[in-house]
Amino acid sequence: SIPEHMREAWRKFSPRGFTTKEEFEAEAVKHIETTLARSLFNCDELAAYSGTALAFRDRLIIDWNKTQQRQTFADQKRIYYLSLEFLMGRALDNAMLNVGLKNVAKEGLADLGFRIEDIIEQEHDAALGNGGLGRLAACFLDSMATLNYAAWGYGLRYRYGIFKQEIQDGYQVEIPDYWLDFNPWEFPRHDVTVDVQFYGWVNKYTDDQGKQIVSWQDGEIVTATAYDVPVPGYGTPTVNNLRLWSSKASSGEFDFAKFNSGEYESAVADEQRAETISAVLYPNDNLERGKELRLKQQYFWCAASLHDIVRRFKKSQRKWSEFPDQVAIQLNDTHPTLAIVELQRILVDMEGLEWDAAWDIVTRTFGYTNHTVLPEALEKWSVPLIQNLLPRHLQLIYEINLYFLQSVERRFPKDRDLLGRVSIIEESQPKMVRMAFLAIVGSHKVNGVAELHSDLIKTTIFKDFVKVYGPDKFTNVTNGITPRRWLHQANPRLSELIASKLGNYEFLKDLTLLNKLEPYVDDKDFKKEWAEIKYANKVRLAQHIQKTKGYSVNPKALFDIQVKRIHEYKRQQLNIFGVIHRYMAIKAMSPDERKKLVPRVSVFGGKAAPGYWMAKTIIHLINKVGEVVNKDPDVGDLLKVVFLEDYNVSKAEIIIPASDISEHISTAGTEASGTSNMKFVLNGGLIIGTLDGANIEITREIGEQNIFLFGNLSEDVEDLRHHHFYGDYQMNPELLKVFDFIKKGTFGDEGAFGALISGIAEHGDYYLVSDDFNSYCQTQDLIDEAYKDQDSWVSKSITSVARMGFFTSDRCINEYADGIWNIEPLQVKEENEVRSRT
Ligand code: GPW
Repeated sequence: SIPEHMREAWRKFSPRGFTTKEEFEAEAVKHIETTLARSLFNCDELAAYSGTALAFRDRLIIDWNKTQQRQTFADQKRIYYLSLEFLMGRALDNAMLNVGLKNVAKEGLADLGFRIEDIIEQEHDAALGNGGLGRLAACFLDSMATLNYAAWGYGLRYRYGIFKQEIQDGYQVEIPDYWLDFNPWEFPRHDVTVDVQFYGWVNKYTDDQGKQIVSWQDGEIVTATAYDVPVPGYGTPTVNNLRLWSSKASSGEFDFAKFNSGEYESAVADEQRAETISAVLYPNDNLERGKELRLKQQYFWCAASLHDIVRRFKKSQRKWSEFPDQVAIQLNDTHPTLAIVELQRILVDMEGLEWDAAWDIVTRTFGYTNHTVLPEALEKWSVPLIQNLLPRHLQLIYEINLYFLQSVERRFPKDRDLLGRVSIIEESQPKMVRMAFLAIVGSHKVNGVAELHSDLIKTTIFKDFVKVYGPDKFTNVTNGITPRRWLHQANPRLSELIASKLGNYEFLKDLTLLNKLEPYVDDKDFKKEWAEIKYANKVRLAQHIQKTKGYSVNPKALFDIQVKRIHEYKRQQLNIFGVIHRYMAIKAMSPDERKKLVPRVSVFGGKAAPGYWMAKTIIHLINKVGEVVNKDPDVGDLLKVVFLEDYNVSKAEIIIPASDISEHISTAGTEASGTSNMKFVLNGGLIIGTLDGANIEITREIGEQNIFLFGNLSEDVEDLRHHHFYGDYQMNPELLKVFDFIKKGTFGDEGAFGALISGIAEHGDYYLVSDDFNSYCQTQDLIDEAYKDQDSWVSKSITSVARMGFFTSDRCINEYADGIWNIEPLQVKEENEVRSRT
């Protein structure tokens, strides 16, 4: 660094960042005219967005630099959150709100001739994730920064995020999402690289001093380059770092011999093969496919991250035994499990530590979060695949397994079966590595993401590990959401109304303060404003529907919304069958009966994994039902069925605040937590749901009278499934009528829906659609009745919001910090009040 006596110039000229409208305008115009080489004569909204984003990006990086310096000097423990997915959405609005300068930007942009809403709209979502798991990681980053934890996210910089969804003839079509054309939010660090090895072979020998040396050699090298994304906290100068790795052929590897001898094409092909590693996000949610490229992604990212972390630790010159006091690594599901093996490899093969000492460091460092009990989502990698790609890691896995099984055998000498059941290696053909088991063995804590889920993993998939380790290794951290994005940003009017009653915006940092709203539950004026805001949000969604779908829906109707990944376990099919049932009922009614009905808009949205044929069939059915129902003159406004294309984070911000009812109707015991349930309730929507995931805890917090529950309980699911196959099983007769209606060709070619129907009617109805159908429809009728009493409906809405404090991701992060990471926040002295709370 620069010697002390020469630092004056630096201090004098180091930028401080804008705070006033004029300063903002100067920054934005400077960027538009120089960085972008545009002028006031050709500045469109995209250029204005770019200039604004660059101005805020500069603003963030000043605090980012200071935060990183502060954290380095403090020399305390850091959290590293390893996730293959970060579903960040847009950054500009969030940055403006978190640094408290949205009003400044709004007025500045108005001076320059733009509306801030139009400018925000220009940004492309950063969609580096599939669904709940990726968005949870993004909420956690927001909370860790807001709470001043020294925390880094580590992920992959995919060139293509989750695909864009279009609907053509009712079918989903996938369009690649190339999002990096212009991304002002990342800083390439061409000086921060890690060489990552694949393939090759393992050479074991004894050196001159008689020491065993293990060397992994002759592999193929791919270089990881860091791209840093600043993560601003709300109302604090802390700006944390999200480090995303991008793959490139290593410069040493680019074959100049080939190149010079005229094999130019093949040299370039090698280069492209390396770049393929970080090219595309796998679009599967709750499903693993065992593809080699996916395993390459996982190792590439784990190795780069671990070497980066170790490099940082080594600068502190501490003893290795202190590593777990400086480093906590959280594994977001099993995708980063190879990080466990890689750290053991670094310590034993590269740093020369004894096995046991190294393994003690490893297990004290890692924590593992499980997000599913669905068998098809539990990762297993074939032994031959790992053997070929990562020969040394396979040896280490076998060794880890050997020591683990030996310890189990010592403790349970008579239980031979137990050894087979807990073995990290499944003795199948081919043999498979069970990644969840490896993650458990290599971590000091394992957590589920909602109470029911954490209980289920202890009694089902990880039961034997509770026997081996005792129950204390397993814990629960119920998921949460950031109120900054999911209330303040998505629903600014509601946030403002709440602030007007509570006196300030402190509730955004301490969400339990929302309970101070309870006294207003019967306040007439407050209720009126509350209802008006909901209505305005519905109008906003209706406009979005008009713009994207080309037809109008009545904002006075009950908005019933189900937006999430399309999956049989989430049961969008139950919802659409219910809609068809309603349609049939309307058709059978007299005009007088119809007048008593509550008009309804059923909104669906969500992507299906490209290879998930049944999920695509469900999308197709929803669209075909919409085509028929929406133009049926018997129905008119009473029922509209809308499939919103390309559901993503920025659309969620429009959709969620507009719901009266949202659907969280997974088969009990299948949805680990769900997080959109929390987002909807926090925005004043009520929910219809099963006793699954976090719905159970939401009910406990807000009260049974404020939620519409239905369906079978998790503890009964197994028996019911058994009964389908071995009992005298009867389908629900109302559902059969729905099936007949479809089979008549009401919604086009009935053959298109054959498998969907027969899966339920003939092949065991694994997700219990028929068992829950009656209870579902009855509960929908209760909802219609309840909606007629708007006064009591609004009271339910307010009460629920007032009691949602528990579900902030700030609470989650504090629980992880206390119970798993053993880390305290870093005190920030110059904690400056947010300047203007906009
Ligand atoms: F299968 N989740 C997800 F566990 O969005 F890995 N994608 C996934 O691939 C998995 C889980 C995985 C979700 C859960 O389905 C949801 O219930 C939970 O709220 C969310 O992860 C965050 O914990």
